[in-house]
Amino acid sequence: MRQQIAAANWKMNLTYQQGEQLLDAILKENIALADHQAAVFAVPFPYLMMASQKLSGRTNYYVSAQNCSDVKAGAYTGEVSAEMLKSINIGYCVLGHSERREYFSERNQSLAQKVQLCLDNGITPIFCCGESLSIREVGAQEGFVETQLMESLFHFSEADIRKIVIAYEPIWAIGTGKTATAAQAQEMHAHIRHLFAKKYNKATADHIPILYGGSVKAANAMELFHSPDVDGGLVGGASLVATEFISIIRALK
Ligand code: G2H
Repeated sequence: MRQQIAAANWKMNLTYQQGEQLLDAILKENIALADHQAAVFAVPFPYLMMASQKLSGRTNYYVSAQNCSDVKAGAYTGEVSAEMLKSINIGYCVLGHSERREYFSERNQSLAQKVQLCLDNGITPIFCCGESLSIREVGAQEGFVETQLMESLFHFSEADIRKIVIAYEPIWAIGTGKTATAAQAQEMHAHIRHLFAKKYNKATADHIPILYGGSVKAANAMELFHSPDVDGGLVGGASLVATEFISIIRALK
């Protein structure tokens, strides 16, 4: 079975102490994950070591960064490189979240560099894609997402592309309380999988986890995750509440 992932994206929320309390409350549940399941916590940079320490010794629990630099190293004040993340054993990195694309002008070509640097350092990129409301309203969402994938990912080898996780996050559903219906999510996830099959092959497309993101919560996780092409979620707001995220982990296929 394809890997199924519940990924928490804390964004720029919680103090260090609140983050510790949240992780403690979730880990207290001792949720056992099957071989094909993973729980990933994308925490702010200053909390990466703390989260790693708390998760150490737990099977299939991982820490993720929320971003990394598109250059290798050097005089780039304020940036954090993929190599730095590797040096503290961080396994995942969220890339191209719509908030970074919108507020920090991240572009597909720069994201291609970030993906490359993560792969070079053995870090799994969680590559975000997804359309805005205006694009969906004119029915152009499939072409828009295809361009995002083409410009950032489709030059990678089959071996490399198999190391990537996709998160489809329709921007109109992010933090708005408006969730895509399970049918809408399934439709786009199937399209994304079809694009990978067309560019690479069916076996590769079937291997790549495609997470859904956008107002996932305990109340809708089960329905969303049980769609055949939805392999878990990238969860913002609801990942900040222990009881919510516990239920979301438990909703994984
Ligand atoms: C989408 C999602 C997590 P939320 O950004 O990446 O956030 O669940 O708050 O919509």
